Amino acid sequence: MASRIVLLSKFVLFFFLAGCGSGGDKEQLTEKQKSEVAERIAPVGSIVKIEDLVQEKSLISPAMIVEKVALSQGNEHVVEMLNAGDGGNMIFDPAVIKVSKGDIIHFRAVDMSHNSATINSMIPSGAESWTGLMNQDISVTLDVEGVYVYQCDPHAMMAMVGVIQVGEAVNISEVKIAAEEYRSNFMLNNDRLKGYLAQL
Ligand SMILES: [Cu+2]
Repeated sequence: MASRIVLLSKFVLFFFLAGCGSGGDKEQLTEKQKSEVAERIAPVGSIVKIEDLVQEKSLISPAMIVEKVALSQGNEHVVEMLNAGDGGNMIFDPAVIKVSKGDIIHFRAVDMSHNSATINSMIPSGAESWTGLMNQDISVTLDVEGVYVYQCDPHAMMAMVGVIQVGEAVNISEVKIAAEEYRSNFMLNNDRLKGYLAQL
C-alpha cells in the first residue's frame, strides 16, 4: 500500500513537471527526454510487501519447540536474582517455575541491586501482591491458584521478569493479554516474557 502511494506521487510529480515546461505541451517531449523521465519514475530496488514479512514470520513460529516446565518437587522453592545466568543477563533463576498451592518461594538476592515485585495486572484475582526491597531476600507463600508474573523493578526495562504457576493456570489468557501490553516497557529482551509464558 505504501509503495503504491510513493509511485502515485511520482506520477503526480511527473505530470506537474511536464505541465510546467516552457511550451506547456507534454507531447513535445523528445524520445530522449521520455526515456529519462521513465528512468526517474521507475521503482528503485525491490519492493517487500508487509504481507510477505508477516507470512515469513508465521512460517517460523510453528517450528519453534518450547519445552514445558515440569512441576517442582517439594513445598519450598528457591529463585535466585542474578546479574547473569544461563538464560541471559539480569535474570531470575529459575525464571519459570510450576509449584503447588500453598508452596513457599524464597527469592535470594545472590547479586546486588535486584528485588522481586509482582506486576499487578499479572497475578490471579484475590492473590496478594509482594514488593521486596532492593538486595533483600524475601519469601512468599502462594495460596491462590494461577499464574503470577513478577519483576525486578530496576531491571524491568531489560525484562528481568519471572513467572510462577501455582496449581492450575486459571488466569493464563488474562496474563497473556496483559503481557502483550506490558511488552512496551521492555527495551531489551522483548520476547522473554512471552517465551516464559509459553513454557507453562
Ligand atoms: Cu534486577
